[in-house]
Amino acid sequence: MSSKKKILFSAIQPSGMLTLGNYIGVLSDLVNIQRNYSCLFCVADLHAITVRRNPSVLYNSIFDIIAIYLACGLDPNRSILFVQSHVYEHAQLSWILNCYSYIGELSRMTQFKNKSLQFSKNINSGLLNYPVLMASDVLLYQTNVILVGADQKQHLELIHDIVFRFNKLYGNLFVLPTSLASLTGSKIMSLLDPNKKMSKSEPNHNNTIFLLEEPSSIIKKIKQAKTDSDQPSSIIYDQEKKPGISNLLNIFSIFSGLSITDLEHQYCDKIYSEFKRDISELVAEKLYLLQQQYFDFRKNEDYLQDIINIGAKKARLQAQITLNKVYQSIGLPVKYY
Ligand code: AQP
Repeated sequence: MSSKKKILFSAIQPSGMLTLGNYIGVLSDLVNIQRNYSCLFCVADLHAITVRRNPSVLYNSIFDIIAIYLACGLDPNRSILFVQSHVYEHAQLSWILNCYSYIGELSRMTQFKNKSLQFSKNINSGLLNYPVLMASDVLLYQTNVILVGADQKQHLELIHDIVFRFNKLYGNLFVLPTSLASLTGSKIMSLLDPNKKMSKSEPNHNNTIFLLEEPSSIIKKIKQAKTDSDQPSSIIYDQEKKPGISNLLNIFSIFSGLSITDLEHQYCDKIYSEFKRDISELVAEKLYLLQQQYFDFRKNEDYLQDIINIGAKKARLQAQITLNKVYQSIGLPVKYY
């Protein structure tokens, strides 16, 4: 990796089939991003086990995500692609940072509150400590820029608090990361409930577009997406009053490369059904192309395994440097390998 470029870190957890939210949040612009940053892309498998998972499904999801990253243009010769559990330093730093994080601040996180409701029979301490592991993921690599969706704003603020707290005690040990808002900085919302984030773990699949979904099903879901009841219908962006149309405009803008204002002009005298027909066909067509690339990579698991082996080696070299500095700062003896 070139040392001149800023360091960018991004991760996806193998917690189910990837969605349009994941795509727009982190995957849609990988080619450009790799040109401008030294990138680390991680499959966050340790994050995924905060919820009980079938082991073979989890295992396969990890390889699915590696193949999706590659299908979206991740170049393993240019960027580091690795699996979080292969780089032991993530869990080690996470323990240390847990000792510098407070239960009060962790229990205020919206994602913790939502997941505690969703998985009320298994509110384990991993769910609470999730953002601390996320802080470790990012801080281990002296990351300048985190590529996250707009839904992760609160976790980024917590990472900042941990950095300030730690640096104040021990000197400027961690770089303060900023977030690279994805193309539009949009948070993609559920199709039938546009006030709720589109998520992999959403039980009603009609709310979510999956990246590997059949084109006909994508078209059907977008056509059924909730719009607004104002008459005559108006295709204008207004997150508060028209969350459904605004969500679709966000998606349309990213897939078409047109600005939201351009789309508003283009559809100013059109009805919702025409708008939905055009966006659904565009999304289905682009995802179909992505799926063809994905299947090519996914069938060669040995190749995927080689990539993550190499990625883990490279990532560990960098992670150990930071972890050793942390050890020295807080008074733990360093182990040299
Ligand atoms: N709806 C979304 N809009 C914008 N960005 C999103 N991301 C996820 N959903 C949206 C971004 O995708 C990246 C990877 O996310 P993740 O899989 O690590 O975890 P998540 O945010 O918890 O995603 P899900 O789909 O909601 O998973 P579950 O249901 O398992 O919790 C992140 O950068 C995220 O911002």
